[in-house]
Order: sequence, then C-alpha cells, then structure tokens
Amino acid sequence: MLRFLTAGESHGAAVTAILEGMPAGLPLSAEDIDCDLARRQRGFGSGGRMKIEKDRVQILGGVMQAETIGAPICLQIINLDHVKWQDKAIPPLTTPRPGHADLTGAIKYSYRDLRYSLERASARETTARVAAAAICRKLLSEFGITVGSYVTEIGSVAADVTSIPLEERAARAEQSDVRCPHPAAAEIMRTHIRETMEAKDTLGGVFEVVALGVPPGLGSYVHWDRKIEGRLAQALLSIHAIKGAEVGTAFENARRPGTGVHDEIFVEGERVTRHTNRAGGTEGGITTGQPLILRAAMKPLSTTLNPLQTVDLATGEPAPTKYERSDFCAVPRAAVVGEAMVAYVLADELLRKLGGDSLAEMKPRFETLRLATLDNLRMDAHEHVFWD
Ligand code: EPS
Repeated sequence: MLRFLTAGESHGAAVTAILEGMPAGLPLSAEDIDCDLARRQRGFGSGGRMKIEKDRVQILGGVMQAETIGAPICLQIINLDHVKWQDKAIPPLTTPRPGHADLTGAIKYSYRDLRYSLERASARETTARVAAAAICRKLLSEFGITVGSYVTEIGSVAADVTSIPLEERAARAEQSDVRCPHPAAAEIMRTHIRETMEAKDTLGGVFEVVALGVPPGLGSYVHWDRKIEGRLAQALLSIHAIKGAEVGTAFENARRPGTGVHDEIFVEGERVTRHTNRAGGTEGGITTGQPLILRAAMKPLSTTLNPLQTVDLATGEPAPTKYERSDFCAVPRAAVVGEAMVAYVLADELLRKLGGDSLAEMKPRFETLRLATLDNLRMDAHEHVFWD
C-alpha cells in the first residue's frame, strides 16, 4: 500500500525520499517532519558531522495547501557538509573497515574506490527515512496510534526500566541525551560513552520501540511475508548497524516453559483482556491490540579511532584501517530511526486493513474495526461439517 524509496549520498548535494501511497487529506507541514529530523540528530556520542548539519525538509511534491493530495510525496534534505566536498579532489579509500559495507560493496559493485560504498552505505540515509516516516507517523496519529522509543543498553551498561510505566518511558527518554528513561543508568551510560571516546573506540547497544493504540488485526498469518513480526523485524534490521531484533521478551520466553510465557486470556466486563504482554503485542503474525514492544541490537560502529587490521587493496599489503570523522555511539539516534521504520510498517498495515484513497474514507472504517469484546467474538455453539 505504502512504499518509499530514498536516494542520495552522505556528502552529496542532498538526501531525498519519495513516499507513495499516502492517502489524500492528511494535514502536513514541513514542521511536522522537521521535529523528527531534529530528534534524529540529538544524542550524546555523535561526531563532528552533527554540528554541521541542521536537517530541514523541503516538500517538493504531493502536498498542496498543507494537505496531502494522494500523489507521491517528494522530500529533500540538503547536506550542508556538501559544499566542503564539492570540486575537491579526494584521495581514494583503499583500506576496507571490518564491519562496514566498504568491502562487500566493492566486491558486489566492482568499485575501484571504497568511497562509493561509504557514501551510500552511510547512516546519513536514515535522514530520508525519518522524513518519510514522519508522514506515516502523522497518519497514525489521526487514529490515536503513537510510536516512541528508549535506550535500554549502551555497551555493557544496562538500564532496568521495568519499574517505569510503559506509557511513560518514551516521554521520559525524550529528556535524556542518551534517550534512556532511567536517570541513574543514563548517567552511567554517558560516562561509558565518554570513556570509550577517550579510548578511541565505539559502542553499540539496545533500544526498544513501543507503539501504543495499535488496533488488533494488523498483519496476517496466512502468508509468510505478511506476518507482522516478520515485517517489523525486517524493517528494524534494515537500519544501519542493527544486527538483532526481538518481539516482546522473545529470547527470555525461549528459556521458559509455555505456561510461564503465554499471556493468559481473561474477561473484564465485555472486554477480552490480558494481564501480561510477553508476546509484545502480536500473536500469530497479527497485532493483539496490546502495546507493540520491539527491541533492536546495534553493533558498535565500525569506524574506530584505534585502527583494526585490514588489507590495503591498492598494494595488497596488510594495513591498519584509516580513521575518518565518524560517530562514537549512535544508539540514541538509531532509536529514532527504529521508531520511523515501525511507524512506516504500521501505517502500511493500517492502510491495507482500512483501504481508501483519502483520510475521510479511512476514518469511518477505523470505527468499524472489530475489537476484542465478547460482543464481537460470539462463537457458534453447534457443530459444522467442514469437509465432505
Ligand atoms: C556515517 C559517518 C558520519 C555520520 C553519518 C554516518 O558522517 P561523516 O563521515 O560525514 O562524519 O555522521 O551520519 C550522518 C551524517 C547522519 O546524518 O546521521 C557513516 O559512516 O555511516
């Protein structure tokens, strides 16, 4: 239903996105997008580039009189750093960084300079994703669906956020430059990042993305590629440096017997409800209507001030990696990108569920969605012959 394509290189003129499939009639201004672009830029552990860029979107198509018109939406964000690279001869990069796309990209595309890999593989591309997904988030907000994130681990420092209500974690994380809702843990994380910077190294970590207000019934178990867990994991794993994704407490669940895992079903008045959410808001590839809880693991960035062993592909000789400006820890910022990718998948699934070319068509259909109530779920009491 929805799709988007990004284009642009990290130090080229701009990064761009085209978002297709957004219904007409959604109020949209550049400010709606810029606030998420600014959130993506904040975070302790960034390198010098974030002091240069002040990401602002230009909406080049698909919006008239501050409303979407149903046409592809064209977005552009200028790379302010570009002017420094323009018309400048740049020495080739010939020492691939372990962990980066330098080597795999060069093998695949027959490059003779690793800069081609570096430019497009750069996480600068996530600016365009966040811009496109800010529109998805705006659509979701029309239906009371919100998507937030927070960091739970930086390197070896973990925050126990279980005592903080789920609904408050993302808002509290917004106040923290490491995007951690637990102030004491955030302080230790900051120290850990600072010490790692001094040690000329990089850090990864773990963040969680939580979506609230998600209706039951998004996704499907009937086709492998429409299972919501699969779509969300793909979306998260598509983010630069993300190497692991988890739905609910999946890995912890794997260590327990079934009776200690599955979220038992109760009736409260008319509502069919649960007291736990270990499944993370999905069952059988479909949203349950409980909060969607996803976790992503980010590896440490592969541009390290202390060199790693590699090979100089110009000479064929062993060589250390060369350092060029980069970030030391991007986990707080990656969490915002995680929100964006989750918002995109949810907006796509909501559109699939509701259909419609305009927001006005979608709104009444949303009101008719079946909820987990006894009234909606009354089953037959008699036998059927299914196959004769
Ligand atoms: C990145 C390297 C750094 C990051 C960049 C991603 O850029 P530079 O090489 O210009 O210092 O700052 O991320 C962004 C520019 C951004 O907007 O997030 C990399 O190699 O992936």
